[in-house]
Amino acid sequence: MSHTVGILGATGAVGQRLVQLLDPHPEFDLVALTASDDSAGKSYREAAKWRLDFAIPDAVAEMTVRRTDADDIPDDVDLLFSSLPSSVGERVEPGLCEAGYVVSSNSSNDRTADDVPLVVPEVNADHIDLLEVQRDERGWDGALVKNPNCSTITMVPTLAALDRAFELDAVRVSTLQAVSGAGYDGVSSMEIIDNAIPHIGGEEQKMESEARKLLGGFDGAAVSWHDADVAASCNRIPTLDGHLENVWADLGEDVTTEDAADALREFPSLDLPSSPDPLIHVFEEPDRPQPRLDRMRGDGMAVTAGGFRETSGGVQYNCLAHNTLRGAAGASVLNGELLADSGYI
Ligand code: 11C
Repeated sequence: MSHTVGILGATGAVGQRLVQLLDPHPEFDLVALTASDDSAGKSYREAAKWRLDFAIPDAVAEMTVRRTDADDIPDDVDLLFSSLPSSVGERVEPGLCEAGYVVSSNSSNDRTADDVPLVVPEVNADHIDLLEVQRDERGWDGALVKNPNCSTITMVPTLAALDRAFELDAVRVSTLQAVSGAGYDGVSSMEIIDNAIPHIGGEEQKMESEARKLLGGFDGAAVSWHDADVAASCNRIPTLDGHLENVWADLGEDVTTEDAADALREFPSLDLPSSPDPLIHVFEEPDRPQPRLDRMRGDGMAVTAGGFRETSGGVQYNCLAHNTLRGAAGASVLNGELLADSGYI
C-alpha cells in the first residue's frame, strides 16, 4: 500500500537527502514540501540551494514549497518527515501531531521525552509502541517518533550487538565527524581545509543520553534507560560525509576480537525497504587502508566496523556510517517504514 508523505524542512541538507530517498520510494508518494516562510510559494528548484551531485528529480523541482502550518499541508498526507532545525521543530511538530499528522522526525527536540519513541528499527523497533502511551497522555490523533543524532546512530547498532552477546557496562567513544553534519554552513567550511575542530556543542550529551534510551528496555508503558556509563568526545574533521568513531566498550569480561567481530557480523537486519542486509559490515584486518566509500555500503544505510583490539574486560574498535543518509534522512525514512509496518499510518 502506498502512503502520501511530505517533508518539513525540505530545502536544508537533510531535507535534500529526504527528497533523494523519497523520489522514488516503494511505499511512499511524496506530495508536499515545506520550508521556512521566505521559501513558501517558490518552486522547490528556486527555493532549494541544491547541493547533491545529481539533478533535482523533475517531479520535485517544480513542486511549490509550502509553509509548515497545518492549514498549508494537504489533509490526505499520511506521514510527514521532519528535518526542521530543533528550535523550529519544538514549536511546529507538536501542533502538527495535535492536528492529526504522524511525524517521523530527525530534529533533536523531544528525543529524550518520556513519551516520545526514539527508534533505530534494527535496534529497538518495539519502542514504537510507546506511541500508545503518547496518544493517551497527549490526546493526539497524530504521533511523533524520533531518530537519534547521526553520531549516536553510527555506534548504537554495534553497541546493541555487543550488549546482546555479552553485557555492556560502559562505553567511551571519540568521534571524527564530517562537516555535512553541520548543515550548509558546515559544507561551506570545506573551503577551509586542513582544519580539525575539537568540540562540537552539545554533541557529547546527545550521544550519552540517546544511546542509553535506545538500548533500554520497554515494558509497554515506559522505556527504562540502559544503565551503561556512556561518555563521548566529539570532533569535526574536514570530510564531506561520513562519521568515524573510535569506541571502547567495557563488557565486564575478557572478549576475543573474533567473538566481538562475530557479534557485530551476526547482528540481524530487518525486512524493511531501507534496512540493509547486512546491517554491519565487519573487517578484521589489523591494517586496512580505507576505500573511500565505506560510507556508501548498503546504499549509505549500513555501518562499517573494524580495527578490533582486546582490552582488559572488553574491546576497542572503530565504526563508520554515512551521517546524512543512515544518520539522518535514511533514519527518518526507516522509521516511517516501521510506522507503516506497525499500522500507525
Ligand atoms: C553533527 N551530529 O555532526 C551533528 C548533526 O542532533 O541531529 C546532527 C544534530 C542532531 O554536527
